[in-house]
Amino acid sequence: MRIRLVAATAVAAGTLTALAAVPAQAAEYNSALKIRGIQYDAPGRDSNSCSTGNTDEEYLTIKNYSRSTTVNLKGYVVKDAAGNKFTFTASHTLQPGDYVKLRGGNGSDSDAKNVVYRDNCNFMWNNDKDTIYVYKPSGSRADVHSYTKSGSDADGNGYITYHG
Ligand SMILES: [Ca+2]
Ligand SMILES: [Ca+2]
Repeated sequence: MRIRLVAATAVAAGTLTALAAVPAQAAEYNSALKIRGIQYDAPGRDSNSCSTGNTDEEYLTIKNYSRSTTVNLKGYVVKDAAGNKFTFTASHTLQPGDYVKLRGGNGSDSDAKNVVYRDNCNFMWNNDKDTIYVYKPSGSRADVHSYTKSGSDADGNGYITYHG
């Protein structure tokens, strides 16, 4: 019995340490749309050339976790820690369970292919650390997550899963 108590205390202490290291991840908002994950570091060597670069391999995936509510992305806003901002200006419907990949670079936005391009060839998400903010059209916060390459990406593949 005494051994079990010690183990439970150790687990609790570890949880508290993790929350303290990344306080933004503790926040949960009343929102159907949340961040499924992010490829914050595009595979290969970063190049922001619009013609030959790999900015389109850097993407943020936003998913509709509601079981019943369909959400239009129009008016939703994504920001990073530095204040760089992207607004979904066109209608793009997310049914329950549906998702969209917000990719860098230029391309054809497609509801069927679950993709929207930022139409900007510069990288948005820092490779060392950053914070991802998602806002509803009303301006209230839908989701936020902070990451560091060393602390959030154990396998080092440039991708981090949040709500899965
Ligand atoms: Ca990046
Ligand atoms: Ca990873």
